[in-house]
Amino acid sequence: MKLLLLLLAGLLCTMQVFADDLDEFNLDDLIEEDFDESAEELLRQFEQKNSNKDLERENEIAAQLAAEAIDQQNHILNPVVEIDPCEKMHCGAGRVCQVHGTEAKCVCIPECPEEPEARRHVCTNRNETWLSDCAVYRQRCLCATNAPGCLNPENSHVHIDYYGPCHEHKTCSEEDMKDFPRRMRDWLFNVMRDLAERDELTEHYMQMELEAETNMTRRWANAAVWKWCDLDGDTDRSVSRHELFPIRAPLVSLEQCIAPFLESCDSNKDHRITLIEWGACLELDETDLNERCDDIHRSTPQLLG
Ligand SMILES: [Ca+2]
Ligand SMILES: [Ca+2]
Repeated sequence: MKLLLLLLAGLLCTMQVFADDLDEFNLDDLIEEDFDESAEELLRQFEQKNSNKDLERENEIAAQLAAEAIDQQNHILNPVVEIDPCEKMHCGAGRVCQVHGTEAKCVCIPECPEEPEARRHVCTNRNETWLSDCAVYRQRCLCATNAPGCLNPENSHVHIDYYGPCHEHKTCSEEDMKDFPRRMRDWLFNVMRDLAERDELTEHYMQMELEAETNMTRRWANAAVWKWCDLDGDTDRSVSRHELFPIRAPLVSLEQCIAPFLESCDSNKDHRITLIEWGACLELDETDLNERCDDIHRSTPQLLG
């Protein structure tokens, strides 16, 4: 438009030059006729040019869109699937998968999340408290691969014993040990009574429990006999080290005297505890102990000791 006005102004100036000499010439007609024609022509040219440019631009965009559409279609028809080499890799505890070039490799986890809570801490079989299970597994990995950060080569076999910080390893004092048989007798009687209340004893042991409730002299002896029979899983009338496990395992971390106590029960050190040995370490009178086990061998007479 600007250009058009300029052209108009230019033309007007030229007209003015001749106007004085051409008195008979009708300026208005000239402007109206000639100018209109040239302007329209120019306008047409401009329009043409612009529309050509638009068309070029449109074609360009259309070509671009078409190319993109083809790319997309090719991608759908022939998708380039990017496989994560770590996707199907299962690394053990304390390890993570890392991609090296095109290969996936399990490496020791670089860092473990911090565990401020003590209950998340763990005690290892080496009786060491670690901040988390992850930290233990990481340590095991570092030692197994001889990596820097391994604090002790033996840690390549370290495992978690229990959750929470390691319990203080108290030793059973002489005084505690002296009192232990009494505590053990009470505990055995209470366990037997609990089971009777929950109706979890056989009829035979129910009778023994009832007797223990009503006869003070039979109280501890019956509880001791019941537990000894209960521990003797293979009913060979002696309790082996292995058969002691159910009484030892739950108490060993809580009760520092249980291990030395059970050790002391096997007075002849043959790794088996007879009913007489059991009664003796519970400080019970031998005459109160009757082998009254409720099992299939009940009918077969068994000798004590
Ligand atoms: Ca046995
Ligand atoms: Ca023995």
